[in-house]
Amino acid sequence: MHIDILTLFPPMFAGVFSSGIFQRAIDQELVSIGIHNIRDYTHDKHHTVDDCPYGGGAGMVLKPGPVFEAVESIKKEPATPIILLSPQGRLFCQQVAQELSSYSHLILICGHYEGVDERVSEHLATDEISIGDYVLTGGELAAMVVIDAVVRLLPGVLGSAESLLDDSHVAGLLEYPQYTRPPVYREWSVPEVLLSGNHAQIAKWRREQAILRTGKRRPELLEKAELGPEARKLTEKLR
Ligand code: JA5
Repeated sequence: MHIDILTLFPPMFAGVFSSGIFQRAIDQELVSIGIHNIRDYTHDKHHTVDDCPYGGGAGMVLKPGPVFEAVESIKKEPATPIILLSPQGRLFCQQVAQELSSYSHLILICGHYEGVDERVSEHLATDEISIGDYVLTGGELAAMVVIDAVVRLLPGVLGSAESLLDDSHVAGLLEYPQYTRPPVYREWSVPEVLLSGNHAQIAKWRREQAILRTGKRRPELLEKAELGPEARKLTEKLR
């Protein structure tokens, strides 16, 4: 997969892609990243990227010209998603991450200032994504969240040790509790079943724990999860 990022702040992305799993994915050529400074697509002496809002109001708005020209400088297929990160977008979730992971090329546009000229959303972006209902100073951090969630789904990026199927939200449930050594820490013991070596019992316990904690912490997720009859019985007990 190739990912092009349009931003006014390229240095913000420096650390993210040069660490751990990400660096390995880039070295293995499973993913490549292009970072484009929107300011490079201005033509005036002062490299102006923002202007005051028509109709008045506080703050500045990102001009459409440099954003359109930055996208148009990128070679792409007609189907390549052009994604604007914005609080007005559809809400990002594991299902959207899975959907995006099926493309070989993504283009992400990060806004800044008080907003982006609406013509970018209307006539350039093919998708608009929000990572949650809070305000950020720009789309960069949202783009990093989306990229992290998508790249780890690409074949070969995670080692075989890390199973994608056990992740929180993949089965519509939160993940079961995890423990490692020591077996007793400050008088707090690891649940006995995990030390038993009985793999059928362990699998059953984990499934129960996943259901119980999802019901406690995120009841709305449990409503939507596709559960078998034994799991449904367990959720009845929760009430
Ligand atoms: C703010 C000018 O999904 C959360 C987001 C907040 C936010 C995003 S995405 N973009 C911007 C922005 O501010 O461009």
